[in-house]
Amino acid sequence: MRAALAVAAIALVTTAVVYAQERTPSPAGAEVYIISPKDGATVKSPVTVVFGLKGMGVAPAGVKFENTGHHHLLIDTAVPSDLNAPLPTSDQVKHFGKGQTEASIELAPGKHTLQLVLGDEKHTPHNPPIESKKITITVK
Ligand SMILES: [Cu+2]
Repeated sequence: MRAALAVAAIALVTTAVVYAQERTPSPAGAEVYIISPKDGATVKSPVTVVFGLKGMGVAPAGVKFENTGHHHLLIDTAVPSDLNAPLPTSDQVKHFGKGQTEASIELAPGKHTLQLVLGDEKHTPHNPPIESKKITITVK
């Protein structure tokens, strides 16, 4: 019984390592950031969000090219804890798989958080992940 558990544990660890290795590597020093709006800004909806990227290039989803990815905008949510899976698609996680570098988003009045995460051609964050600081804005 103990041996069976140990085998199961080893299998789990091995699987985790394999997944980790499958993630697309990101180059050292790469950075994603929100150019606009500024952290703490008060804005009107629709809000134009401008994406910044340093040390990597933008490529559409589905295109594998070294040191590239596409933007994902997280609205009022945190980066998923499991980075080995593709980012989900929802009202809170928007994909810009055509390689867009800005977006116009409708937001209800009140406080909102925005954060960018780069994903590879399969929408999975790089290793290490390229994610921006999370900013907070107020929509009038
Ligand atoms: Cu995506």
